[in-house]
Amino acid sequence: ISEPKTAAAVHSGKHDGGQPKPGVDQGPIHLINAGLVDQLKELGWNVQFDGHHQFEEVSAESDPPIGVLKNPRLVSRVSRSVADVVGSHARRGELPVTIGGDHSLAMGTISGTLSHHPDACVIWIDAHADINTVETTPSGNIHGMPMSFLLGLNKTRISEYDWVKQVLTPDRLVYIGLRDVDAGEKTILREQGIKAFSMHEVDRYGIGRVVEMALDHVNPRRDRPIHLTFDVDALDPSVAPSTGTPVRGGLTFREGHYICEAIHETGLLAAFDIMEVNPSLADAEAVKATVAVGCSLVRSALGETLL
Ligand code: B3U
Ligand code: MN
Ligand code: MN
Repeated sequence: ISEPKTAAAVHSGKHDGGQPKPGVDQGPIHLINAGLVDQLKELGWNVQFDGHHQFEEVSAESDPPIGVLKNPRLVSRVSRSVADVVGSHARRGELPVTIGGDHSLAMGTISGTLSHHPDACVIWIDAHADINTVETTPSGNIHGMPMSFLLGLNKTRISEYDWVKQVLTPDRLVYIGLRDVDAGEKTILREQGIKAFSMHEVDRYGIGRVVEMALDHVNPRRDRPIHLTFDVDALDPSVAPSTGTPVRGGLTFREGHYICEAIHETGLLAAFDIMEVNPSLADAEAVKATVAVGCSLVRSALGETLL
């Protein structure tokens, strides 16, 4: 698979509906204002920036909970629009880069990727597994649930989410960085046989071997397109403090970048997401550091090298 010549910077719009803390919808504006588009152009990409998508407004009054799910219609509709945007960029042979926004958007980005590459695999970098079902979610926050919809794990049908096609299979998903996984999620990972490298495995094997083992699992012949979705809370809070649910004991600056560099090196990257930068959490200096690390992760995934 040859490298696409065009990167599409796709913004998530005002999306914070998958979780309760205001501000995460402003993350993309900060990354773009920090110069991300020009940085990618300097790497040789022909960048098409779509602008900050304005999605359909769904008022809180018209979006009461469905069961325990909070903002269910808003999250569904925004994700569905993002799926269309990512899918159409992919069909044009472009590399969709989605800047979140909360991680419920990955329902959209991954759906979009799979609409063009049904055989794609997903590498999910996060402190959390985001695989709670309607039955297991402790919070009702949909950013903790996108994987359950993508894999069709919900026993309770929520018709609003019928558009999410179950194309992905559990053997084509792998996690790196986990350290805050709910009991119900642990059961799901075990029952579905989903491969996960927690921080324990990162400590034991080192990030180099972990990425190799992750690729061997989801992409044994190195022929599947890769969707890399990166929640900044995978990084240690000392590296990326401005995020809604920081968990100590995370990836170092280099470990995070190594993952992006190694996936770039495969030549198989089909889509990249950077999610959960919340510039209204933590002080100005912390926000600046988090935005900067967000930009540099995108650059690494798109081929920036150290030498
Ligand atoms: N697992 C918890 C907490 C959580 C998930 N993702 C984030 N936090 N960022 C939940 O609410 O599902
Ligand atoms: Mn996440
Ligand atoms: Mn997370």
